[in-house]
Amino acid sequence: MKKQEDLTREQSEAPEGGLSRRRFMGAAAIAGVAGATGLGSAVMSREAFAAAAEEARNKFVIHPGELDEYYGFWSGGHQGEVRVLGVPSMRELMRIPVFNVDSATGWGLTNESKDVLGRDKTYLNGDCHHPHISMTDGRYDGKYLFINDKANTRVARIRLDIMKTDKITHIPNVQAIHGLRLQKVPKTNYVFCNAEFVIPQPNDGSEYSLEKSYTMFNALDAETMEVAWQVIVDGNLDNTDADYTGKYAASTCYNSEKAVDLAGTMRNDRDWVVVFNVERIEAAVKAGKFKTIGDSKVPVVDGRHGSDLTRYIPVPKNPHGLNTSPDGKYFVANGKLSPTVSIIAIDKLDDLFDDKIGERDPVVGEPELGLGPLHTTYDGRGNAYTTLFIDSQVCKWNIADAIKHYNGEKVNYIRQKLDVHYQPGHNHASLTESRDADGKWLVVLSKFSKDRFLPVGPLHPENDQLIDISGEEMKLVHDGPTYAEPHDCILVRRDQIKTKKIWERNDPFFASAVEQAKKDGVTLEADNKVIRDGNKVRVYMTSVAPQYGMTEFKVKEGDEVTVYVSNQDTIEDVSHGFCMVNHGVSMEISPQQTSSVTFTAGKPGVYWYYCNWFCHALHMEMGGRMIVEKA
Ligand code: K7E
Ligand code: CUA
Ligand code: CA
Repeated sequence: MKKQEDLTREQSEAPEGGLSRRRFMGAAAIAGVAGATGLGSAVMSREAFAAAAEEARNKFVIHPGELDEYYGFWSGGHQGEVRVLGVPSMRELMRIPVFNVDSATGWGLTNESKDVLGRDKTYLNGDCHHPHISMTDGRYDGKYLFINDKANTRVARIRLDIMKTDKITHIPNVQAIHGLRLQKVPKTNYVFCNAEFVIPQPNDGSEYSLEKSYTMFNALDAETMEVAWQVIVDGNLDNTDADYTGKYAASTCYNSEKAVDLAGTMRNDRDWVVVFNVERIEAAVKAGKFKTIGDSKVPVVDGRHGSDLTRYIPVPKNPHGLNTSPDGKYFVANGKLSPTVSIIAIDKLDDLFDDKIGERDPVVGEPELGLGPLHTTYDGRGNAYTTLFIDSQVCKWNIADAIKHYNGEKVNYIRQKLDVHYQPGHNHASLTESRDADGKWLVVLSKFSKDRFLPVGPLHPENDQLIDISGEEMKLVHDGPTYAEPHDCILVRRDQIKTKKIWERNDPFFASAVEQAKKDGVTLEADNKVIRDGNKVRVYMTSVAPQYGMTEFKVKEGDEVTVYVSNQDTIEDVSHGFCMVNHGVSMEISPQQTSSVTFTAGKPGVYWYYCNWFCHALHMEMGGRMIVEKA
């Protein structure tokens, strides 16, 4: 057993930003725990010391067999998926394919996924940044998670009861959906999302000039996933957030210059935050004060300068993240090229829209935090945490003090700056985007890992760091390498999400299979049947570990074959797969699920199919043969 002096020395000997556990076990932490357990400050017994150290360690270590307190949903960036982590252990629990193709589950291969992606799916990639969970009255309701696709201008929805993507909408008239947030109050009726790049309207080759190019703020109906309306704006759009009244949403614009070159986008000292008046926009749409563009039927309203639907608040300079404080009082715009963030008072926006105050008057604070502020998150105790990309730090600051300072009082609003490794983009505190912000954990998504992990060639992982923010001081407790490129994550309490353990037989996710089976007179959970319909063949097959209901079926070369596999197992965790060798076919079939895949039968011969999700001691034996005869 080590004495406290030894540990303290070890800590001071650790390299700068070195082993986090040692640092965490430093004297301050131990004294804090000792105080809290009433052990007094004089001499600690060896046992008491060990117990205190153990307690401190246990705070973030989840022992084998124990469950995490939070779900974390990580965007997969240009990898195109969403990842589910347990926090604070930072263990990856699941991957949810969204815009990507996934060999294990067959996402992008199965008919069910193609129904979501579009049967004529042509994109194999996506670029998702901003995962957000649906809310009721400003609290996560655990129903859906929404995420953007910058690469191909889409928005996806994930059903959190089954953790599968169930809808994807392509947004018309715009390019590159970036910032995405949800209406918080009264509930998530709208998904708000920003299209980043300006394009001609319509973009049909009749116009190419930048002057006549615009981008739009978009609102989707969260249930139907149809685009409800679009708002043309000046400049471009980056990130966005909504307020806690349901009335306003706000977005940052870094390219008020509408430049194409880097120097041009940095010309203005101030760009702006554009505020959208949701009530007025809805009224304008209702009153028919909109146009449509090209083939799209979506109502498009004009929110450029001079419109009564929007207001433009000048803020410095190429701002990036925009984050609503959990008390509902402020939008904070992060300056990026300015060392400041701008605090916008939401209760002044009514006056701004009624032209009772000036365009900069809602800015009630502009604290200087450091170099490259990108995103801000909150602990629910009045403190904000802003990532400083260039400084490689997180800055903890106090909102009330920053406002006092802006009003001329001599107060220090900065509470702490903590080194992170390295160059952080988003950060996210537990429950920070809801009224329940609990100030326990902070995840910092560092874009560079440099020397933090074993080298793996020129392409490095990123580094998602976990920071304990429950006390006065931020403490770095965990490094987590991640693959390209989680821009953002969201933490939600584990009791706020209810997942199904097995599928329901009539789940809408595979409704088209159920419908087709009905037409064919097939009972999915019982029948094994081959139905020929011209050159289309439908193969219905059951599966119970470790057997398919059919070990052989015959088709002809060039047939369009659809295989429906229904999993009859009712035991949790017994998922089967279906892989047809040499046909590019693979899919997951979990308990009580039906999955289907359509492919063209290859050259005459014998092709084995097998189960590729390990389900039983005799899993290797679970297979069969497709006999392809000459046409
Ligand atoms: Cu990378 Cu939110 Cu797309 Cu900032 S965004 S870092
Ligand atoms: Cu069924 Cu493996
Ligand atoms: Ca700019």
